[in-house]
Amino acid sequence: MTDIQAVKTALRLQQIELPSWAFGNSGTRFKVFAQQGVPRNPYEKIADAAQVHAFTGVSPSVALHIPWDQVDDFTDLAKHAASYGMRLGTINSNVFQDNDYMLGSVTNPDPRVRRKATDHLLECVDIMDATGSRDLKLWFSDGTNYPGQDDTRERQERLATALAEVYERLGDDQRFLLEYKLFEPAFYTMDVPDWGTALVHCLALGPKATVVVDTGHHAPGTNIEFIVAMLLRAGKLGGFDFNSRFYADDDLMVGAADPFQLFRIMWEVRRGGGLDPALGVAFMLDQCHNIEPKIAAQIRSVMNVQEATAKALSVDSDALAAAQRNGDVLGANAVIMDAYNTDVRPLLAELRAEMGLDPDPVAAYQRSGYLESIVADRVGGAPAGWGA
Ligand code: LRH
Ligand code: MN
Repeated sequence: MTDIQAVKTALRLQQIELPSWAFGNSGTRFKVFAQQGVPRNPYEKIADAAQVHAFTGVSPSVALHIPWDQVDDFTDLAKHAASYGMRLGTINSNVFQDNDYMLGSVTNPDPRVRRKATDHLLECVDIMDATGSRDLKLWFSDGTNYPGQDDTRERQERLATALAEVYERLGDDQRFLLEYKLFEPAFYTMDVPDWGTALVHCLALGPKATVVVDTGHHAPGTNIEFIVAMLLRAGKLGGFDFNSRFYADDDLMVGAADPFQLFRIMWEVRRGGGLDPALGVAFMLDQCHNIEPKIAAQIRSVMNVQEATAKALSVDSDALAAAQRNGDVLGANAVIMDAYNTDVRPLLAELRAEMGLDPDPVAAYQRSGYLESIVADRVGGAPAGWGA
C-alpha cells in the first residue's frame, strides 16, 4: 500500500522554479502575439511569479535570464523578491542574441568573440554572487549549418577552454548546468547536441559541472527517462528545463503533450533518489505561453509536474522489484501502469487544503482578479519579451 503521508511529505518538499521569461511576450518567427498586462521589467515578472507560488505553494524561486532581466541593483531585486516570499534562482546566460555570435559564441573562430562570450558568462557568476543564486545555466546556440563550415574538433577545444574558465570562477556553493540541444538555431551541428557531449565536458571538469535535461531538446522518439537514469547514476543530473512538445522545441506546458513521458521521467527521478532535495536536482520550467494566459499556464504547469510526481510516488516499488526479479514482464509493467492510471488529483487537492491553499489553484487564481488588476495597471512602458 502506498504510504500517503510519505507521498505528501515528498510533494511538500518538491520545489518547481519558474522562468521569468514565461511571463513576458513570446512567440515564433512568424509572430509574437502581445498580451495585455504583461510585465515591463523584472520587478513585475517577480510579482507575477509570486502569484504562482501563492496558489501552488511549491514555486518559491524565479530563474532570471541575462540581459533580459538586467537591473542596476540585483541585491535590491533579491530584496524585492523576498518581499513577495520569493527568491532569485538560476541565472541563465545569453550568448545567442548578439550579431557577433553569428558563427558561434565561445566556439567562434574569432578569439575576440570567444573572449566577449566568456566574459558574459563570468559576469553571470558576478550576478549570482549578488542574488545568492547557486546555479548558472549554460545553453549555447553555437553550431554550424553546412558540412565543412568549421572544424568540429577545434570547436570542442574552444568550448572546453571557456567551460574550464567559468568552472574556475564558480564559488564553492555554486555550480553550472550545461544544457544540450539537438538542433536550432543551427541545423547541421550543435556544439552541445546531446547528453553525451554535455556529460563528457562535465566529467572533464569536476563536481560543480552538471547537465540539465530540457525535455524539448531531443530527437523525436528519444527515451528521455533513460538519459535521466544514466545522469543520476553518474551523479551528474543538475536539473530539468521542463516543457512539452509534439514536434520540436515547442516549449509547451510540461505534461501537456505527453503526460505519460513526464510520469516515466519522474519515476526514474524517484528511483534514482532525485526527489531528495539533498541531491540538488533543480526542477525548472522553461516554457513560452505564446497564446495562453501566462500566469494561469504556469500554475497549470506546476500542477502537471506535481501530478506526475505523485503518480511516480504511487509506484509500489517493492511489488515492481519483485516482478522484475521474477522476470514477470506483464506483472512489472502492470505495477507501473497502475501508478500512472492512479487519479492523484484528490490527494493533491487534500494536500493543498492541508497547506492552507485552495484545492483548485487555477480557479482560485482566476477568481482573485489579479489578471484584471495588472491589465488595468500596466499601461504604457514596453512589455517584456525576448528582445530578439
Ligand atoms: C534554449 C532554451 C534555453 C534558454 C532558452 C530560453 O532553447 O531552452 O534553456 O536559454 O530556451
Ligand atoms: Mn531550456
